[in-house]
Amino acid sequence: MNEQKIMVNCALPYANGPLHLGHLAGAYLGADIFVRFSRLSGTEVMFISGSDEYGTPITITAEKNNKRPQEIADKYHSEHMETFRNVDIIFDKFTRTTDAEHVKDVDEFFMNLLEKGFLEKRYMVSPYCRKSNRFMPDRYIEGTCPYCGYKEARGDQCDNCGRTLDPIELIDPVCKIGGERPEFRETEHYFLMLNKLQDSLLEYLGTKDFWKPNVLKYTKNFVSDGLKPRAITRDLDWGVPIPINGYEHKKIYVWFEALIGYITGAREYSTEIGNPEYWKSFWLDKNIKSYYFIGKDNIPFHTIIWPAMLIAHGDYNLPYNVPANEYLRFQGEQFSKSRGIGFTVNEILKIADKNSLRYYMASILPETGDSDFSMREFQDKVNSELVDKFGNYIYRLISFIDKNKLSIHKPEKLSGENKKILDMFKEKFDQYSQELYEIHIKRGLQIWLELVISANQYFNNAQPWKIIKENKEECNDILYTSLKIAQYLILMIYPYVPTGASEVWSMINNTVKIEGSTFEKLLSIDEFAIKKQNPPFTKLDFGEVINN
Ligand code: B3M
Ligand code: ZN
Repeated sequence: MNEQKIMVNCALPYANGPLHLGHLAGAYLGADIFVRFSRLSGTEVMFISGSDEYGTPITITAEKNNKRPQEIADKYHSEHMETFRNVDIIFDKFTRTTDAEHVKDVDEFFMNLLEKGFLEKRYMVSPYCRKSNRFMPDRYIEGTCPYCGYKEARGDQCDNCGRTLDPIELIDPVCKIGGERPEFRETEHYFLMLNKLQDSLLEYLGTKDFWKPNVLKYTKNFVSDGLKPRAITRDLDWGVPIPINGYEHKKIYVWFEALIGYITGAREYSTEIGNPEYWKSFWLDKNIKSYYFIGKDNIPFHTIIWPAMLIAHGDYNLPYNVPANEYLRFQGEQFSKSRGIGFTVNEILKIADKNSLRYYMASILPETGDSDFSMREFQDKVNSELVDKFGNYIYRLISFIDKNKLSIHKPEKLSGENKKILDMFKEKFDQYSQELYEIHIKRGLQIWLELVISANQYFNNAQPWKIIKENKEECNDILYTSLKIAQYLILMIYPYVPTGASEVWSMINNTVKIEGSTFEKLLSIDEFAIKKQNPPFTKLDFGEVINN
C-alpha cells in the first residue's frame, strides 16, 4: 500500500495579504498531515510550495497601499513563511516566483512549447484605459454581470453568480483606475493551443475516475466549455518577461508561470541539500505519484491547464491526484476581511494554541462539501476530546506508573483482554492508515477518537490500582498494554498535532524521536522511560468571543 516516494505540492499563495483559516482548510493543513503521515509510513516525500508574487492580485494591493509590487510581495512572502511555521506546516522548500531560477524555468518551458507548436500568436480584444494610456487587466474592469445583473462584477469573474467573464461582456464597464468606460482594442498575445492537446488531455482525464467528485465536476464543466486556445501573455509590467524580442511591454500570464513554480521549488530544494539532480528522481520518473493540495477555485488550473502544459512539454510527470477541498465558512458566513468576518491564522493563534487549532480544523476540513468553523465547537471539541479524553488517559497512566515507581517490561505472553485490545488497535491502525493513504483526513481522526474512548474504557475496567495489590505480574501486563495503546494513540495523532504529540511521546520514551522515524520502528519499541509531566494540551476558554 505504501509508495516508496511521492511528491506533494501545495498551491502557491498570492503574496498579497495574510493567510486566513480558509487557506489552511482549503489546502495547507491537509497537505501537511498527509506528508507527515506518509513519512511515518516510510515514504520519501518532497513537499513544495511558495509565494505567487506576480499578477494583478499583487499590483492591485500595491496600488492601494502606494507601494511597489515587489515591496508587497517581500512583505507577505516572509509573513507567509512565518505563519506556516507558527502552525507547524513545514515545506521542504517555499519558493518565490520572483526568484531568478524561476524565470529560467519559465523561459525554458515557454520556448519548449513554442518550438513544439503549442504556443501561437493571435490577436484578441482587450480593455484599454485612455486616461492611463494602457491596456487594463480584466480584474481592473468592473460593471454589471450580463448573467445575473450583479452591479460589481469584475472583468474576469462575477463574484455573485461565479461565472468566468470576459470584460467585453460586462454591461456599462468602468475602469477602476481611470474611472472611465474602457475602449476595447486589439492586442497581440501568445496562446496555449489547448485544442491541440485535447485528445491526450481527455485520455489522461479518463484515468482519473478516482478523483474526488467535486474535482471531477469542476474539471468536466471546464472541458465541456470546449478546450479553446487561451492567452498566456498579458499587457502588463509586473510579471515574468516573454523571452522573445519585441515583447518588452508584455508579460507572461501569472497562471502560466506560477504553476512552473512547482518545478523550480523542487530544483531549488535539491540544490540546497547538495544534491542538484534529486528533483529529477521525482519529476522524470513516471512511477512517482504527485499530489496537489489546492483550494476549490484553483481546480481547472491544476486538472486541465497544468496537465496540458506538462503533456505539451513532454518530459515531466502529470498530476496523480488533486485532492482539492471545498470552502470553509465562519460561523455560517463567508470569510470576509472587509466585513470583519473570520480570523487570519495569526489572529486566532493569539487566543488558541497551534495544537488545538490544527486538531479542530482537521476535524472540520471541507473535504467533501463546505464546512463551518464555529468558536463554540472549537472550544468544546478541544476540551472534551484532546484534553479530557486523550490528555487524561495519558496523564492517569503515567501518574500511576510514576507514583508506584514501577518499571514496566514486556510480558512473555499476552492473553485475555490485553491481547484482545492490542489486536483491535492493530486492526484499527491499519484502517486508519488506509484512510490517510486515500487522503481521508477526517476519517483518520475519527478512528483515532474511537480508539481514545476504547483506551479509557480498557483502563477503567482493568483497574490496575486494584490489581497492583493482588498480582504484580498481572498489573505489569495491564500497564504494558496501556503503554502500547498510548504509543498507537500518540503516533496516530502525530500528523495532526505534531508538536503536542512529540511532547507526549517524550513522556514515555526518551531515546527515539518521532520525526525522522517510522510507525513500524516506533510501534515495535517495548521499553519505556516514564517521565511524569502534564500533557501539553490545555483547555480553551473563549468566554466572550463565543457570546458575542
Ligand atoms: N496563487 C491562487 C491563490 O493563491 C494562486 C495559486 C497558484 S498555484 C500555482 O489562491
Ligand atoms: Zn453574475
